[in-house]
Amino acid sequence: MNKTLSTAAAAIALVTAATACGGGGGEGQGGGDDAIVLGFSQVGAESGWRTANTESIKNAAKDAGIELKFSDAQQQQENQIQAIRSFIQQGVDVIAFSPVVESGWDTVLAEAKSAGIPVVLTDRAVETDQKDVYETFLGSDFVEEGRKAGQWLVEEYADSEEDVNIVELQGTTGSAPAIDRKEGFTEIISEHDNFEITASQDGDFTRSGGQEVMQAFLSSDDDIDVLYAHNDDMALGAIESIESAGLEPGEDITIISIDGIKDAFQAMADGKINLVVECNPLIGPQLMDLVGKVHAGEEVEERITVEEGVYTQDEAEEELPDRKY
Ligand code: GYE
Repeated sequence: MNKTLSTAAAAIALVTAATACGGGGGEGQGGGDDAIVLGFSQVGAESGWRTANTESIKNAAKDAGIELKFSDAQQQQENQIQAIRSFIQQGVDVIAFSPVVESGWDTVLAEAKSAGIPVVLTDRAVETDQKDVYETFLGSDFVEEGRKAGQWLVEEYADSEEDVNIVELQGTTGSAPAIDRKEGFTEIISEHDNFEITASQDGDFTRSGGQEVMQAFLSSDDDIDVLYAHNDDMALGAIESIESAGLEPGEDITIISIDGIKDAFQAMADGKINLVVECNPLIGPQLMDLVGKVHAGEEVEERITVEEGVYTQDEAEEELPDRKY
């Protein structure tokens, strides 16, 4: 190979490598020369909700002509902090992320601010005393979701004075949805003396987590009336343990979960889940709209919530073909 050719080959190899690893921040995708570059740090791939959310974000970026640098944190905060630092180093136009837990973001958010890169929070909130470290937060009202779950349960058992023993499968410890879904639910049931959460543990929002923790609940307690799962995947994992224990999910144990993924609607149609509180992951288009506005220096609202419903077994079969995630 002559010198010119080998230099050209080396240059091509370099470009290919840079594209393949997105310059170190994750996979690069989409956009033209003057496209907005968005660095996005996702929580992980822990649930059906998350998979749908990731797909929605990737598709929406493509449709909006935004160059997306996507990074998966595998549910570890340190990975997210690293990804955000790498986005800052690369000088992306906007950073968006869905924080795995609520606290511990002050330093990295201050770093983004001093680099002059606007930050958009999506799906989950952060706990911070600092002012103006992010532009806006787009996501569901998790406290309200917990309240909806509690309200349905209280009405369902309205004619009974008997004790209602509830076990709770919590989402990732320290995450906004786990904290808020517990808070909203507890607020409602604590107005009634006969409702009690007898056991509550972290199932990390995964099927295997739900299955394992439910198995432990069942082996130490034979008087469980209700399972409140902070997401569908944990409820679906728990159903396996309930069935293995020779019990009928949805009959012997009333099951409430949150998200509304297709598999949970199927389980509802099969009589195995009693109530699903919807949490919509398809927020990619709204996110890209906000990213565009923030990049253009337009004013955006500090908090944008997502509209969501509540579904029972009667509605499950009819709704199933229309479920988008
Ligand atoms: O409910 C759960 C996922 O933050 C709303 O995270 C999200 C939650 C969702 O793992 O399934």
